[in-house]
Amino acid sequence: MTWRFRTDLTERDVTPEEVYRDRRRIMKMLAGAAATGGAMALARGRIARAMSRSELPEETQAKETAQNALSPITPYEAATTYNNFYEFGLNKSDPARRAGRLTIAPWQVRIDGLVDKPGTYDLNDILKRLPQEERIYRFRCVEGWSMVLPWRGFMLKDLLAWVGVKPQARFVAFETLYRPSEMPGQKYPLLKWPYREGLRLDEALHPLTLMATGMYGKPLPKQNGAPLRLVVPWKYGFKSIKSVVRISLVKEQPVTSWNMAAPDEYGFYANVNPHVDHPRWSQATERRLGGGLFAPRIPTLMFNGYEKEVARLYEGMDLRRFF
Ligand SMILES: Nc1nc2c(c(=O)[nH]1)N[C@H]1C(S)=C(S)[C@@H](COP(=O)(O)O)O[C@H]1N2
Ligand SMILES: [Mo]
Repeated sequence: MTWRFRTDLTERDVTPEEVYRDRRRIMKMLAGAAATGGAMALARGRIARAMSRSELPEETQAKETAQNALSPITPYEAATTYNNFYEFGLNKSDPARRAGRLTIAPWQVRIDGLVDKPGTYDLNDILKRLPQEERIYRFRCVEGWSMVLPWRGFMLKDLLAWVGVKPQARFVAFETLYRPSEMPGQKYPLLKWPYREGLRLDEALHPLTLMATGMYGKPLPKQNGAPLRLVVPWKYGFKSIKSVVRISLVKEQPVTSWNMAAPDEYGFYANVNPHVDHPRWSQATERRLGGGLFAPRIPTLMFNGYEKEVARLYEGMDLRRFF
Protein backbone atom coordinates (compact mmCIF):
# COMPACT_ATOMS: atom_id res chain seq x y z
CA MET A 1 0.00 0.00 0.00
CA THR A 2 1.44 3.36 -0.96
CA TRP A 3 0.14 6.75 0.05
CA ARG A 4 -1.69 8.40 -2.75
CA PHE A 5 -3.06 11.89 -2.35
CA ARG A 6 -5.80 13.17 -4.57
CA THR A 7 -5.39 16.84 -5.24
CA ASP A 8 -8.90 17.33 -6.59
CA LEU A 9 -10.65 16.72 -3.31
CA THR A 10 -10.05 17.80 0.19
CA GLU A 11 -6.52 17.74 1.48
CA ARG A 12 -6.03 21.39 0.65
CA ASP A 13 -9.08 22.27 2.69
CA VAL A 14 -7.98 20.56 5.84
CA THR A 15 -4.24 21.02 5.57
CA PRO A 16 -2.20 24.23 5.54
CA GLU A 17 -0.61 24.72 2.14
CA GLU A 18 3.02 24.22 3.20
CA VAL A 19 2.26 21.09 5.15
CA TYR A 20 0.13 19.81 2.33
CA ARG A 21 3.01 20.21 -0.06
CA ASP A 22 5.43 18.48 2.23
CA ARG A 23 3.84 15.07 1.92
CA ARG A 24 6.85 13.10 2.93
CA ARG A 25 7.07 14.82 6.27
CA ILE A 26 3.38 14.23 6.99
CA MET A 27 3.83 10.58 6.17
CA LYS A 28 6.76 10.38 8.54
CA MET A 29 4.72 11.99 11.32
CA LEU A 30 1.79 9.71 10.70
CA ALA A 31 3.95 6.60 10.59
CA GLY A 32 5.49 7.64 13.90
CA ALA A 33 2.13 8.37 15.47
CA ALA A 34 0.63 5.12 14.24
CA ALA A 35 3.58 3.01 15.29
CA THR A 36 3.91 4.19 18.85
CA GLY A 37 0.89 6.24 19.83
CA GLY A 38 0.70 9.02 22.38
CA ALA A 39 3.66 10.88 23.83
CA MET A 40 6.25 8.61 22.25
CA ALA A 41 4.83 9.40 18.86
CA LEU A 42 4.92 13.11 19.48
CA ALA A 43 8.50 12.88 20.63
CA ARG A 44 9.48 10.83 17.60
CA GLY A 45 7.71 13.19 15.26
CA ARG A 46 9.54 16.11 16.78
CA ILE A 47 12.88 14.40 16.43
CA ALA A 48 12.19 13.49 12.82
CA ARG A 49 11.19 17.06 12.09
CA ALA A 50 14.17 18.55 13.91
CA MET A 51 16.57 16.38 11.95
CA SER A 52 15.27 17.27 8.52
CA ARG A 53 14.59 20.88 9.43
CA SER A 54 18.23 21.77 10.01
CA GLU A 55 18.78 21.30 6.28
CA LEU A 56 16.24 23.99 5.38
CA PRO A 57 16.67 27.77 5.07
CA GLU A 58 15.93 29.70 8.27
CA GLU A 59 12.80 31.39 6.98
CA THR A 60 11.31 28.08 5.94
CA GLN A 61 12.17 26.62 9.32
CA ALA A 62 10.29 29.36 11.14
CA LYS A 63 7.28 29.03 8.89
CA GLU A 64 7.31 25.32 9.40
CA THR A 65 7.42 25.52 13.14
CA ALA A 66 4.26 27.61 13.11
CA GLN A 67 2.54 25.26 10.72
CA ASN A 68 3.52 22.16 12.60
CA ALA A 69 1.87 23.66 15.64
CA LEU A 70 -1.30 24.03 13.59
CA SER A 71 -0.95 20.58 12.08
CA PRO A 72 -4.56 19.56 11.79
CA ILE A 73 -4.24 15.78 11.88
CA THR A 74 -5.85 14.53 15.09
CA PRO A 75 -3.41 12.59 17.28
CA TYR A 76 -3.77 8.83 16.77
CA GLU A 77 -4.15 8.41 20.50
CA ALA A 78 -7.24 10.64 20.61
CA ALA A 79 -8.89 9.08 17.57
CA THR A 80 -8.50 5.57 18.98
CA THR A 81 -9.41 6.06 22.64
CA TYR A 82 -12.37 8.47 22.38
CA ASN A 83 -14.97 6.57 20.37
CA ASN A 84 -18.65 6.02 19.81
CA PHE A 85 -19.37 2.34 19.17
CA TYR A 86 -22.38 1.40 21.28
CA GLU A 87 -21.94 -2.30 20.49
CA PHE A 88 -19.14 -2.10 23.07
CA GLY A 89 -20.79 0.27 25.58
CA LEU A 90 -21.89 3.83 26.07
CA ASN A 91 -18.69 5.40 27.37
CA LYS A 92 -16.15 6.93 25.02
CA SER A 93 -13.44 4.66 26.50
CA ASP A 94 -15.46 1.41 26.21
CA PRO A 95 -14.71 0.59 22.55
CA ALA A 96 -10.92 0.84 22.99
CA ARG A 97 -11.11 -1.38 26.09
CA ARG A 98 -13.58 -3.95 24.79
CA ALA A 99 -13.35 -4.19 21.00
CA GLY A 100 -10.20 -6.32 21.11
CA ARG A 101 -12.24 -9.51 21.34
CA LEU A 102 -14.02 -8.89 18.03
CA THR A 103 -13.12 -11.45 15.33
CA ILE A 104 -12.55 -9.56 12.09
CA ALA A 105 -11.11 -12.30 9.85
CA PRO A 106 -12.57 -13.84 7.86
CA TRP A 107 -15.03 -11.04 7.10
CA GLN A 108 -17.90 -11.31 4.69
CA VAL A 109 -20.17 -8.66 3.30
CA ARG A 110 -23.58 -9.53 1.97
CA ILE A 111 -24.57 -7.33 -0.94
CA ASP A 112 -28.20 -7.76 -1.88
CA GLY A 113 -31.40 -6.12 -3.02
CA LEU A 114 -31.55 -4.30 -6.33
CA VAL A 115 -28.14 -5.35 -7.69
CA ASP A 116 -27.09 -7.40 -10.71
CA LYS A 117 -24.64 -9.58 -8.77
CA PRO A 118 -26.03 -10.16 -5.28
CA GLY A 119 -23.96 -12.37 -3.04
CA THR A 120 -21.86 -12.84 0.03
CA TYR A 121 -18.45 -11.44 -0.74
CA ASP A 122 -15.25 -12.07 1.13
CA LEU A 123 -13.68 -8.75 2.06
CA ASN A 124 -10.30 -9.93 0.73
CA ASP A 125 -11.85 -10.56 -2.68
CA ILE A 126 -13.40 -7.10 -2.68
CA LEU A 127 -10.07 -5.53 -1.77
CA LYS A 128 -8.28 -7.42 -4.56
CA ARG A 129 -10.55 -5.77 -7.12
CA LEU A 130 -10.94 -2.23 -5.89
CA PRO A 131 -8.19 0.38 -5.77
CA GLN A 132 -7.63 1.85 -2.32
CA GLU A 133 -6.35 5.30 -1.57
CA GLU A 134 -5.63 7.71 1.25
CA ARG A 135 -8.01 10.56 2.08
CA ILE A 136 -7.68 13.17 4.79
CA TYR A 137 -11.15 14.15 5.94
CA ARG A 138 -12.76 16.22 8.63
CA PHE A 139 -15.06 14.19 10.87
CA ARG A 140 -17.81 15.88 12.93
CA CYS A 141 -19.90 14.04 15.53
CA VAL A 142 -23.43 15.29 16.13
CA GLU A 143 -22.41 15.69 19.79
CA GLY A 144 -20.14 18.62 18.91
CA TRP A 145 -16.62 17.16 18.77
CA SER A 146 -14.54 16.71 15.67
CA MET A 147 -11.34 15.30 14.24
CA VAL A 148 -9.21 15.33 11.09
CA LEU A 149 -8.36 11.79 10.06
CA PRO A 150 -6.19 10.20 7.37
CA TRP A 151 -8.29 7.30 6.11
CA ARG A 152 -7.49 4.51 3.70
CA GLY A 153 -10.27 2.94 1.70
CA PHE A 154 -12.09 2.55 -1.58
CA MET A 155 -14.92 4.58 -3.01
CA LEU A 156 -18.33 3.04 -2.38
CA LYS A 157 -19.22 3.95 -5.97
CA ASP A 158 -16.53 1.55 -7.23
CA LEU A 159 -18.01 -1.32 -5.23
CA LEU A 160 -21.51 -0.47 -6.45
CA ALA A 161 -20.32 -0.30 -10.05
CA TRP A 162 -18.77 -3.74 -9.66
CA VAL A 163 -21.94 -5.40 -8.32
CA GLY A 164 -24.19 -3.41 -10.67
CA VAL A 165 -27.01 -1.21 -9.39
CA LYS A 166 -30.44 -1.87 -10.90
CA PRO A 167 -32.31 1.22 -12.19
CA GLN A 168 -35.08 0.90 -9.57
CA ALA A 169 -32.64 1.35 -6.66
CA ARG A 170 -32.89 4.71 -4.88
CA PHE A 171 -31.23 4.15 -1.51
CA VAL A 172 -28.44 2.11 0.05
CA ALA A 173 -28.95 0.45 3.46
CA PHE A 174 -26.06 -0.69 5.67
CA GLU A 175 -25.90 -3.03 8.64
CA THR A 176 -23.26 -3.65 11.27
CA LEU A 177 -22.36 -7.13 12.49
CA TYR A 178 -24.73 -8.55 15.10
CA ARG A 179 -22.70 -10.80 17.43
CA PRO A 180 -23.59 -10.26 21.11
CA SER A 181 -20.98 -12.79 22.23
CA GLU A 182 -18.28 -10.40 21.05
CA MET A 183 -20.20 -7.13 21.19
CA PRO A 184 -21.42 -6.90 24.79
CA GLY A 185 -23.43 -3.72 24.23
CA GLN A 186 -25.79 -5.71 22.00
CA LYS A 187 -27.07 -7.52 25.11
CA TYR A 188 -28.80 -4.26 26.06
CA PRO A 189 -31.44 -2.35 24.15
CA LEU A 190 -29.28 0.77 23.81
CA LEU A 191 -30.25 0.91 20.15
CA LYS A 192 -32.17 -1.41 17.86
CA TRP A 193 -29.55 -3.95 16.76
CA PRO A 194 -27.99 -4.43 14.37
CA TYR A 195 -26.89 -0.81 13.98
CA ARG A 196 -28.34 0.41 10.71
CA GLU A 197 -27.63 3.35 8.44
CA GLY A 198 -28.55 4.49 4.99
CA LEU A 199 -27.79 6.90 2.18
CA ARG A 200 -29.65 8.16 -0.83
CA LEU A 201 -28.16 6.53 -3.94
CA ASP A 202 -26.65 9.79 -5.21
CA GLU A 203 -24.96 10.32 -1.82
CA ALA A 204 -23.62 6.77 -1.91
CA LEU A 205 -22.25 7.32 -5.43
CA HIS A 206 -20.55 10.60 -4.52
CA PRO A 207 -16.76 10.33 -4.89
CA LEU A 208 -16.24 11.59 -1.32
CA THR A 209 -18.13 8.59 0.10
CA LEU A 210 -15.53 6.11 1.25
CA MET A 211 -15.51 2.54 2.57
CA ALA A 212 -12.58 2.72 4.95
CA THR A 213 -10.27 -0.17 5.77
CA GLY A 214 -7.51 1.77 7.47
CA MET A 215 -6.39 4.99 9.06
CA TYR A 216 -3.02 6.63 9.78
CA GLY A 217 -1.47 4.27 7.25
CA LYS A 218 -2.46 1.19 9.27
CA PRO A 219 -5.38 -1.24 9.30
CA LEU A 220 -8.49 0.18 10.95
CA PRO A 221 -8.43 -0.36 14.73
CA LYS A 222 -11.37 -2.43 15.96
CA GLN A 223 -12.75 0.45 18.02
CA ASN A 224 -12.90 2.52 14.84
CA GLY A 225 -14.96 -0.02 12.94
CA ALA A 226 -12.61 -2.70 11.61
CA PRO A 227 -12.40 -4.20 9.15
CA LEU A 228 -14.74 -2.09 7.00
CA ARG A 229 -16.68 1.07 7.79
CA LEU A 230 -18.47 3.78 5.92
CA VAL A 231 -17.09 7.35 5.97
CA VAL A 232 -19.34 10.18 4.79
CA PRO A 233 -17.38 13.31 5.70
CA TRP A 234 -20.12 15.90 5.15
CA LYS A 235 -22.57 14.15 7.49
CA TYR A 236 -22.64 13.76 11.25
CA GLY A 237 -20.52 10.88 12.49
CA PHE A 238 -23.40 8.54 13.26
CA LYS A 239 -23.97 8.04 9.53
CA SER A 240 -20.47 6.53 9.26
CA ILE A 241 -21.51 3.01 10.26
CA LYS A 242 -18.82 0.66 11.54
CA SER A 243 -17.99 -3.02 10.99
CA VAL A 244 -20.33 -3.34 8.00
CA VAL A 245 -21.59 -6.82 7.02
CA ARG A 246 -24.48 -5.97 4.75
CA ILE A 247 -25.10 -3.46 1.98
CA SER A 248 -28.56 -3.49 0.36
CA LEU A 249 -29.79 -1.52 -2.62
CA VAL A 250 -33.41 -0.63 -2.00
CA LYS A 251 -36.33 1.38 -3.34
CA GLU A 252 -37.54 3.04 -0.14
CA GLN A 253 -35.66 5.18 2.38
CA PRO A 254 -34.24 2.68 4.90
CA VAL A 255 -34.77 2.85 8.65
CA THR A 256 -31.69 3.94 10.59
CA SER A 257 -30.76 3.21 14.21
CA TRP A 258 -30.42 6.73 15.56
CA ASN A 259 -33.47 7.94 13.73
CA MET A 260 -35.50 5.09 15.26
CA ALA A 261 -34.12 5.89 18.72
CA ALA A 262 -34.92 9.63 18.61
CA PRO A 263 -36.57 10.75 15.35
CA ASP A 264 -36.83 14.41 16.36
CA GLU A 265 -33.11 14.59 17.18
CA TYR A 266 -31.41 12.51 14.47
CA GLY A 267 -32.70 12.79 10.94
CA PHE A 268 -32.03 10.56 7.96
CA TYR A 269 -29.94 13.19 6.19
CA ALA A 270 -27.80 14.34 9.13
CA ASN A 271 -25.82 16.77 7.00
CA VAL A 272 -23.44 18.84 9.11
CA ASN A 273 -25.11 22.24 9.34
CA PRO A 274 -24.11 25.03 11.74
CA HIS A 275 -27.44 26.79 11.11
CA VAL A 276 -29.70 23.95 12.23
CA ASP A 277 -29.29 23.24 15.91
CA HIS A 278 -29.86 19.94 17.63
CA PRO A 279 -32.97 20.28 19.85
CA ARG A 280 -30.72 20.12 22.93
CA TRP A 281 -27.58 22.01 21.83
CA SER A 282 -26.12 24.39 19.26
CA GLN A 283 -24.36 23.00 16.20
CA ALA A 284 -22.59 26.29 15.41
CA THR A 285 -19.24 25.27 16.89
CA GLU A 286 -17.20 22.18 17.65
CA ARG A 287 -14.34 20.98 19.82
CA ARG A 288 -11.37 19.44 18.01
CA LEU A 289 -10.14 16.31 19.76
CA GLY A 290 -6.54 16.43 20.87
CA GLY A 291 -6.46 20.19 21.31
CA GLY A 292 -6.32 20.03 25.09
CA LEU A 293 -8.77 21.07 27.75
CA PHE A 294 -8.60 24.80 27.06
CA ALA A 295 -8.62 24.78 23.28
CA PRO A 296 -11.31 27.18 22.06
CA ARG A 297 -14.24 25.74 20.14
CA ILE A 298 -14.01 26.38 16.40
CA PRO A 299 -16.80 27.26 13.97
CA THR A 300 -18.58 24.35 12.33
CA LEU A 301 -18.62 24.60 8.54
CA MET A 302 -21.60 24.04 6.26
CA PHE A 303 -21.56 20.43 5.09
CA ASN A 304 -18.48 20.12 7.30
CA GLY A 305 -16.47 22.14 4.78
CA TYR A 306 -17.52 20.08 1.75
CA GLU A 307 -20.17 22.51 0.52
CA LYS A 308 -18.48 23.01 -2.85
CA GLU A 309 -18.55 19.26 -3.45
CA VAL A 310 -21.97 18.28 -2.14
CA ALA A 311 -24.34 21.28 -1.99
CA ARG A 312 -25.75 20.38 -5.41
CA LEU A 313 -27.12 17.12 -3.97
CA TYR A 314 -29.52 19.14 -1.82
CA GLU A 315 -30.53 21.94 -4.16
CA GLY A 316 -34.06 23.10 -3.43
CA MET A 317 -34.34 21.00 -0.26
CA ASP A 318 -35.45 22.53 3.03
CA LEU A 319 -32.50 21.50 5.20
CA ARG A 320 -34.41 22.39 8.35
CA ARG A 321 -37.12 19.92 7.55
CA PHE A 322 -34.78 17.26 6.12
CA PHE A 323 -32.20 17.48 8.91
N1 LIG B 1 -22.00 0.20 14.35
C1 LIG B 1 -21.82 1.43 14.84
N2 LIG B 1 -21.35 2.39 14.04
C2 LIG B 1 -21.16 3.65 14.52
C3 LIG B 1 -21.52 3.97 15.87
C4 LIG B 1 -22.01 2.92 16.69
O1 LIG B 1 -22.34 3.10 17.88
N3 LIG B 1 -22.16 1.67 16.15
N4 LIG B 1 -21.37 5.27 16.32
C5 LIG B 1 -21.37 6.33 15.30
C6 LIG B 1 -21.02 7.62 15.84
S1 LIG B 1 -22.19 8.43 16.77
C7 LIG B 1 -19.84 8.24 15.56
S2 LIG B 1 -19.50 9.82 16.04
C8 LIG B 1 -18.76 7.51 14.85
C9 LIG B 1 -17.52 7.51 15.67
O2 LIG B 1 -16.43 6.99 14.96
P1 LIG B 1 -15.01 6.88 15.66
O3 LIG B 1 -15.18 6.20 16.97
O4 LIG B 1 -14.16 6.11 14.71
O5 LIG B 1 -14.52 8.27 15.85
O6 LIG B 1 -19.11 6.16 14.53
C10 LIG B 1 -20.46 5.98 14.13
N5 LIG B 1 -20.66 4.61 13.69
MO1 LIG C 1 -21.55 10.67 16.81
